[in-house]
Amino acid sequence: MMIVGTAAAIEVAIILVVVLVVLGARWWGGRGRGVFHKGQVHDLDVEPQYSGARIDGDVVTLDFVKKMMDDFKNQKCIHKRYAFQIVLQMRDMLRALPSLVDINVPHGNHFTVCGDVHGQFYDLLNIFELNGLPSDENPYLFNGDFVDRGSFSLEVILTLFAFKCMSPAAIYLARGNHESKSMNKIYGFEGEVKSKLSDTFVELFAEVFCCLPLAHVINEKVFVVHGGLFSVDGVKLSDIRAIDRFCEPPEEGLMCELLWSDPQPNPGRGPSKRGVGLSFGGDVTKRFLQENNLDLVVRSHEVKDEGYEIEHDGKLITVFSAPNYCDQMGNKGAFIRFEAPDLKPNIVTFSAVPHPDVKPMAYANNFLRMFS
Ligand SMILES: [Mn+2]
Repeated sequence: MMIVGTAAAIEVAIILVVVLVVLGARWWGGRGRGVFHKGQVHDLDVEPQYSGARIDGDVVTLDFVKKMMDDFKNQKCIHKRYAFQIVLQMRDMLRALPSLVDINVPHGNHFTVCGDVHGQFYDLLNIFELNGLPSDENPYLFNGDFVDRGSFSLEVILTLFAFKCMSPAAIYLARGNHESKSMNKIYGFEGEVKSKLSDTFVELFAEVFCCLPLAHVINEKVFVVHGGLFSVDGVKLSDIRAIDRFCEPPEEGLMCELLWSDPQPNPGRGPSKRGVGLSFGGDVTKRFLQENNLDLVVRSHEVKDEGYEIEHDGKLITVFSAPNYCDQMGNKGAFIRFEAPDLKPNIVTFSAVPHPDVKPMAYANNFLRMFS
């Protein structure tokens, strides 16, 4: 009787160990792939009555992106299955990029840099009307702050992501301070994603935002970053390349400063008006350019009346692409077109276009905003 009991106990223990090992492996495997994986795409069936844009197989085509933008324009949402497919494909693509991306614009070609879009989807469509759709021959860099504030942030981010899926050389995307969990919780993107897709997508977007590169260099001459420069001198491009960026933005250090800093008219450095990052003078900009053999800093992050501002003796340009920001600032938007090889910045400004009657911050958490 005693022996039988012991044998049964051992058997139960073995079964328990096997079950735990299997569960542990699944948990570990799930973590290795991130929160989501491709197999889940097929769990999302598309109902026959769905009339929106469809991705055929795995390939995002220009026709699909055009149809999706048209649906968005008419305030139709994309099926969760395709949103899922776009965001997963984007995660895999962005993960493989370095923290600082080098862009080569061949002789005779041009390249367009846009600043903050902040969920103003109809103004994004207007940029494409004015300057053409992204393609290998008409490439763009969107310099962060794609989402939050404007109430069409999901439409903006899925459009930018879909173009990158279509062709990685047609569009480059940099992280802004609003591509973060804490900002999205307060300024509307989280609420918008929950309302238009689901809670699961909030986590998925947060994960993909952590994969966005932090800065770009065009033809080894033009340094492009969302916020600005650093609290210390002597930072080299190799230091930026070496940043382990796969995290929520820290509260200090190089990554924080790239996403949050602003220029100031006075030389030297000062405290940030935002309480995060710092403000830096023209001498800081010039030393950084000299030490890295660069010509120009392009950054975004601040609304400007004319959509842009040239500071620091022409060595720093701010570009902001959300006209009449939050439906109340009355500012113009701008983008910069560079022609290779001289890379002289040609600035184009534009005014806001009408959008459906959904106010900015319609999905924002007003309770959390009181404490921010
Ligand atoms: Mn910003």
